[in-house]
Amino acid sequence: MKYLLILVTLLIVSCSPKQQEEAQQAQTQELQEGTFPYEFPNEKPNIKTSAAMERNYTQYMAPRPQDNELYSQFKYTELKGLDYNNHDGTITRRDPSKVIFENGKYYVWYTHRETPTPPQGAEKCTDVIPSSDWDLCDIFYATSEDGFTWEEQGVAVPRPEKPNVGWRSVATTDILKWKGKYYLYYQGFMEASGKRGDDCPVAVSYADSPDGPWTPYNKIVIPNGAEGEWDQFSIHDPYPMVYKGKIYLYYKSDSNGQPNLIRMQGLATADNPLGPFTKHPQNPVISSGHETTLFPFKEGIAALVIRDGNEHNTVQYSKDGVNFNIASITADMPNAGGPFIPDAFTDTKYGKGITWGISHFTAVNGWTTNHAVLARFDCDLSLDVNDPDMKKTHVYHRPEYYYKLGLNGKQKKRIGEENKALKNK
Ligand code: AAL
Repeated sequence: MKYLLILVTLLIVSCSPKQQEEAQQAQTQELQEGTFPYEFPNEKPNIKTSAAMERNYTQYMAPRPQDNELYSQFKYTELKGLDYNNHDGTITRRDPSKVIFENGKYYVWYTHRETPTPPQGAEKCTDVIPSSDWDLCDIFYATSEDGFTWEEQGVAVPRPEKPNVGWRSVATTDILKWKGKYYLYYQGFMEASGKRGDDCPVAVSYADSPDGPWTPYNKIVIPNGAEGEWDQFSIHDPYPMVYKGKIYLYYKSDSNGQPNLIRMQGLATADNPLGPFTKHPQNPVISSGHETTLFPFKEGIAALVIRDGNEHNTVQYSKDGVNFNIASITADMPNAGGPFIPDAFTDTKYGKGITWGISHFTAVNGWTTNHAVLARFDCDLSLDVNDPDMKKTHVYHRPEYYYKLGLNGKQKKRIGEENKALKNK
């Protein structure tokens, strides 16, 4: 059958248009015979299939999630070693960087806030009272021997003096290792977040060692887009990797304004960590998602696309770092995943994937004591690991879980009115 198809295809290519048409018809007829087999085929059978079955064989990395290298569940573990002031909202740790392994231990950097009160909103904030959870923050780091117990090492990048970029807050950092030096990219706020959207550009600091000292470059390194462009107000979640000999830095922006904010992801590339960065002409390259979590995979780049947009809750793959397609659909993805990616900076030609990282959970104790905690996630999105327990598609939650996420007051009111209207008909 396989050879017959190759022969037909060869004939199509070498014939006149009429002969080609006839040959094509013959091939279509060939495809139309037969029904879908009981024994699930790993390759698309040569029968005419529905759109769903066609997609199942062409879109995903394998027709069953169990065999799909880019499908995984996510499991979470509370970290040991970090204190949160009884979770009263005065200490936050959030938006972790990728995890790296240096000097025999793991390193992670993150947004750290320690303020007299929890966030009070843009109206009530002052020079010491934060507006949002990532206002009045510095970048801290922690190290670990095993990825579960972490020791906070203190500040890596403090917010600089006014008027330097980031004077109000430095937040949501990520790490790059390039030619033996280390670079931390982060959001540099020049006004309290919430005063006017969540607007900021990206700044960078560099060091010879992951333990610092860090030198601030004190210049905007990824600027906002020009007026009217999708990323004109914010460049969030800068996420650098080394790919095709260059720095590939992905980021997210909030476009369209409130109340119909749209979050998408763009790419900026550079030959030098301090820039200039060139934004890709086809930006945004990912239509959905909230924070950036990507990793080299096979010859391309894979992305965890969470929370926002049509394609939230998907893992996506692009062969070229630009044109992403859905590779799997999943659930309970890390809110702000900073994975451990052994080949993030090696300019690998065949990325091996990830199995764990650090993420965060926000509003841990409700909104009056709003703060975030760091947590560990585990998964199997790796070519080197085969963990069938991570490839299951069913996540069991007790009924209480769903009831807790139940209807809000407005929805209950609407339902009550609908019932009343029916009765009064
Ligand atoms: C996060 C990130 C960015 C935003 C804020 C802090 O989810 O997308 O970092 O600015 O929220």
